[in-house]
Amino acid sequence: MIPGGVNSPVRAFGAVGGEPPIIVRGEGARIWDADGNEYLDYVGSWGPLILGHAAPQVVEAVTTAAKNGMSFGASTPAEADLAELVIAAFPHIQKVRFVSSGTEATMSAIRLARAFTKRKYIIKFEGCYHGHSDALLVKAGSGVATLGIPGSAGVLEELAQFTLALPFNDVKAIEQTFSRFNGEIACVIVEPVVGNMGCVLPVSGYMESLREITKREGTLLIFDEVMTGFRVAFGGAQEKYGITPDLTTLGKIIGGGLPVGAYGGPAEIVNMVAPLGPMYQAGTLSGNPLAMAAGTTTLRLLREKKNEIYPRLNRLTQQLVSGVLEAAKDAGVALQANRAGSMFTWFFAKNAVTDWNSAAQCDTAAFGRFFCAMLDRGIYFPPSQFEAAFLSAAHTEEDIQRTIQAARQSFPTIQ
Ligand code: HOZ
Repeated sequence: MIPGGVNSPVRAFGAVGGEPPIIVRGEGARIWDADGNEYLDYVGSWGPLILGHAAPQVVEAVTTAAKNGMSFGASTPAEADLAELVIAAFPHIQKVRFVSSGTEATMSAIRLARAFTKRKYIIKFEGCYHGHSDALLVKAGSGVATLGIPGSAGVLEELAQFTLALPFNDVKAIEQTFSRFNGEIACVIVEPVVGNMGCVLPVSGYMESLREITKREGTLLIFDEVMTGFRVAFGGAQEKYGITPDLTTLGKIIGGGLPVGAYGGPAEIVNMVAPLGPMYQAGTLSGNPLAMAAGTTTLRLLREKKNEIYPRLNRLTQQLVSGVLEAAKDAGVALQANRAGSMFTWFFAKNAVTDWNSAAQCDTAAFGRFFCAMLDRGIYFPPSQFEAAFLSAAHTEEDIQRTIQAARQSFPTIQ
């Protein structure tokens, strides 16, 4: 009834084999399938669930909001609550527009950048994924990379021709492109820590160079922090690296598990958005009160306990990554790990993974075997080499030790 049995391709087990479990319940760091199997979850709904599944305060906030009405298609105080939290955490954002997904957020930010600069071209990076709008499905990561689809059927060449896809972590490629398309590039959009070719970090100085070059060229720098916002630090990758972009897109954690996206920046740019300005963007369920309540409660809890939650997430993820690396080494398996805070990926490779080319060279068959061996032991990772895994505040030291132990048992079986 549903194509591939999934409502988003990354959920299918195409890259790892077998049928995905049908999930019926989640609590804390655990999920259960329809057959009654329990899994320790490192997907966290692909990033939003930093507090774990069904966090009681979030459930209560959503329940209370629902009793007052599910949707009005009108302004509500709940939108202002979430806007205030986002603006306080991301100081360059003076105005923010809420939408219903990360795809909508990035698509709208691109339109806004084109409206503001009156330029046509955009730069994105190979292996970065910014949702599934036409202009951004060029050399994209995530499910597109997993399925080996070069672009997407149905995207007109005429629409993709203004998207320039460059290698990540390569300043020279940026400089060359700017001299070739002098004065024509509206924006550079980047996941400041990439999550969608697996987790890949910027090399030292790369973000600074992106900022410097885009400023010099009058091009807007868009940080796609859908995955990294409130994840790698409370104030996202821009706080972690101390770089201020021109526009930021958000999603995932800001919805606390319900569908929310957002884009924002200085008033001078965001005032271009209708009804204030000529750039049109709209949505029946934008700012939905249930989603705003889930997001507001999540961000408030994170803000209250940020000095406790983020260092703990950092420590536990570090423990997990080094324990699994050690187990791989002992089993003679070539494994690399990239990590930023509580997002991470293991790559089955001999050399460091720093861009799409190095990610694409990984042994995806070994990844598949490892994934299945871990799943058999009740550990649920993202079913693709080209995705990030996440820890939540609900994971415990015991969970980490259990996962390392499962990896230790799995590695010898996958060679
Ligand atoms: N951004 C998510 C992880 N790559 C994608 C989730 C999805 O496509 O369903």
